[in-house]
Amino acid sequence: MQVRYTYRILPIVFLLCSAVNIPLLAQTEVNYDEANVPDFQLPDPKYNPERKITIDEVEEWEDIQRPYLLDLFSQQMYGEFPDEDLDVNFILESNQTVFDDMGVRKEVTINVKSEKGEKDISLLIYLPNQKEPVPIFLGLNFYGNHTIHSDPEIQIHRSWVRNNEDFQITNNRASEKNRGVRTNRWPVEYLIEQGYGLATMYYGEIDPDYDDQFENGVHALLREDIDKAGLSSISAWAWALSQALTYLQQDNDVAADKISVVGHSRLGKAALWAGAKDSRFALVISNDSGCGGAALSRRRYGETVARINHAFPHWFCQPFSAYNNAEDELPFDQHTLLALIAPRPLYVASAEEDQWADPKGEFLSARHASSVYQLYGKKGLYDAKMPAVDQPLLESEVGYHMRSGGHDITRYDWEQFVKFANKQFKKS
Ligand code: GTR
Repeated sequence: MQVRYTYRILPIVFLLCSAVNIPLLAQTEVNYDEANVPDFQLPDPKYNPERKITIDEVEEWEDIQRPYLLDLFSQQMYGEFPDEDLDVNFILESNQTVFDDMGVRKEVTINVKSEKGEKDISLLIYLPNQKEPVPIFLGLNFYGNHTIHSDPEIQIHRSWVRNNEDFQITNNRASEKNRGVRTNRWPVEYLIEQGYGLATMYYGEIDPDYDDQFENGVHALLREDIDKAGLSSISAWAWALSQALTYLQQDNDVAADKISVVGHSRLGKAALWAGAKDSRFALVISNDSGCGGAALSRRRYGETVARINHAFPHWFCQPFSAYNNAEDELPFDQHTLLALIAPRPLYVASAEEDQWADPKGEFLSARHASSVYQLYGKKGLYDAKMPAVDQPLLESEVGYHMRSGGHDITRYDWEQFVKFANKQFKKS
């Protein structure tokens, strides 16, 4: 009853708002009702409007369509990688056995230099203590490398960090008090037992997560006359993932062809963009990445393009704001981003109570990406139905689950990622 009433008065509210110029966003409620999802048509990732052709061969996909779509995403949504004129070097700072000799911890400085200065990003790596090169998961963390484990040797970063009472983070500075506060999200010992390594960097060391007009982080190293409208924090974070990948591929303890990129929430958006851009990533995992990540924008369910651009203007490049409340104008949708990962394995994870991230939109996006997996003779999820809660789809190159519970990355999520990676990497 109440929903229908809201529905009827909504157009009147819209008219009044535009008459007195009140931003509509403040007035509209978030849609969590499937009945209010509009009809929409998804663009076909294989259709090229410039050439007016639909791609139906792998070679054309790789030579024409994939580069075309990557450019389109760079120009319209994620912005450019901030890589021009940056010189990147790796310094192995430490390499020690840990956990009663079960594991190895390394810390590597990624030094980034330009004519304007330099900046260090710390890459923390845990590996099983074994002779053969191991597969590894690489992902960014929200508060600092020292928060992911109570290991007393992990260096504490000196970058800006979001204050958090629960984690005793004050004055935007990390400290000893926050060591190990995020161990629940990073099951290091479990991964080591499963034969996997884990590598992580603090995202704020790459680009602090607030709107500063791209003055700090790696953006401070870019040339003065760079067009800032084409920059974004998500691209900076994704770019750093690619740099870490370059290091990991050179590390003899890591299996260079089994490096997975993983990310939760905004860092899931960055993981997807990194995985789409850089085909050296063998496997890509999105966890609750939602709007601007795995979820279809055209559904306007939970977080929308307008909301995300208002709340986080620095995440995407400026042209993306043209699609606020105009999702149907987008030349792609998020299934197109996922399709750029084909034929490499892709896993999309949602959480039942995380409706803000639109679990159904995340699933549909993975399913619709499958048309490109099919080009490669792979099934993907093209005929799959949305599975029940806690019933993961692990059989094809595109995996999916909707975990019970809320917005988080949990042990359950990691267990599915390991099972999926085991299948893809033919590991038992
Ligand atoms: C929210 C944002 C989401 C998601 C999340 C997170 O505030 O609206 O898109 O990225 O933050 O990163 O935790």
